[in-house]
Amino acid sequence: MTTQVDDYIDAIVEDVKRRDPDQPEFHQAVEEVAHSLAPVLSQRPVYREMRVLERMVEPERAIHFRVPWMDDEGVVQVNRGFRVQMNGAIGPYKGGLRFAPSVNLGVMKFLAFEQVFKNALTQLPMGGGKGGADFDPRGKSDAEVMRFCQSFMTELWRYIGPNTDVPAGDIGVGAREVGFMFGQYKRLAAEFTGVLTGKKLDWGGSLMRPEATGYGTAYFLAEVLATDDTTLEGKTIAISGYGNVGAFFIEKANDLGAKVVTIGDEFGFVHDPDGISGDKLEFLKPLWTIHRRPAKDYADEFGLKWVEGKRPWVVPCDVAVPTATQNELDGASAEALIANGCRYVVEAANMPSTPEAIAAFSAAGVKFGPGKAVNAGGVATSGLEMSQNSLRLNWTSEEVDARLHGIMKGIHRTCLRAAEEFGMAGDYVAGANIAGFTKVADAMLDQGVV
Ligand code: 2IT
Repeated sequence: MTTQVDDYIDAIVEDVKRRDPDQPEFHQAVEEVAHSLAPVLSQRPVYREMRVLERMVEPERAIHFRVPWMDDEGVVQVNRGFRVQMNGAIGPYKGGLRFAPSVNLGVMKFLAFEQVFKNALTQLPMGGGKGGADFDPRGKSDAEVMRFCQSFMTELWRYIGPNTDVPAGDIGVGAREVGFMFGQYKRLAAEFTGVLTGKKLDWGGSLMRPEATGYGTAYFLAEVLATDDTTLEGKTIAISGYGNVGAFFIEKANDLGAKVVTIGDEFGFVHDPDGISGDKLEFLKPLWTIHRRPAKDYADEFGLKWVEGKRPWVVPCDVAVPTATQNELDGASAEALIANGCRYVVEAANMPSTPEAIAAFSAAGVKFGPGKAVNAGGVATSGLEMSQNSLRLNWTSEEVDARLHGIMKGIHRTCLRAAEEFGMAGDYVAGANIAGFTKVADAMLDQGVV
């Protein structure tokens, strides 16, 4: 039976690769999920009979469009825009927009695929989508960013809406970009609606949305540590990215008594053994999110050594939290972390660990939380922003934070329960994939062949 299911899964993965050979990130995301579903596909043959997984790997819709805009020198620039509406079985499509040079259709599909499972884990009614553009926000003026965002939304607006598809931020898209896109949508639709999340507080945003992904990661980590009867108190933590997610993770980790000792980017990293806190954290917070400046500025500002061309995974730590981007932590980095005493890894970014890294952690007994569970606090709080928009009310930060904390504890519990039920106790990867899959799959079965 198991071999038969394994063959069935292999055939689906092969088909995904054959159809879109140039989408390696999407293959990677599908492969990880598909293989961990073997026990559930084996126990519940109806999912195979009704071709649920085959349908889930095909976006319901993928929009690909031209984004022309004029830079400050009067030169016309052309970027590519995307929105992948992956799965709408349990609610309107929901997921961020990423502006980064590495964006292409395969990257969008991997992110949208991950988002389907992540959103299901939050237990809020949100389908999965993702979008963005191959636009590099570094070194652009506010006026250039505005013109780009307006051009992007002039095309996207007809495909989205508060009950259809609700985008938000991701890498390179923060409150500024959400503001410009919201303004353009409002003008085109002639309606004030909650069509984007991550809005500023005064025009429909939610308290705690900026903090949510980082705080949620710390809450999830606390739950993982609690399974070993320990806490964040006194732990040394290595992280990578220093954007919205990294900065607010540091803030909450500090509150809970831990010390975060690294940040970095694709050019290198800085080791701050005393920990990033106080004035140093205040300097760091706007460094990427507002100024779009390199991580080296932090080293220069505080007289610390900048390590060129390396990732932070070579420093001794108890916990590693990749907070930047896909495949930033490879097999060799995982081995280095393990050799240096790292016992816990939780992914605040989307798919930051390569399959080799995950295998190394598993072999060494390192507890590993996958991004779709760990970083779900961001989209969960977007879901809470949608609720508040519908109610036309604002909740207090205490109220939003309490809900976020409850959701993160719930996701942790759900992952462990699903893993246990299907014979893979303690495996957060299997638990997250199985729990997210069954929720969406059951809704798809109820709704017929659509
Ligand atoms: O990867 C993610 O979950 C996000 N970028 C947040 C998506 C959202 O809709 O808040």
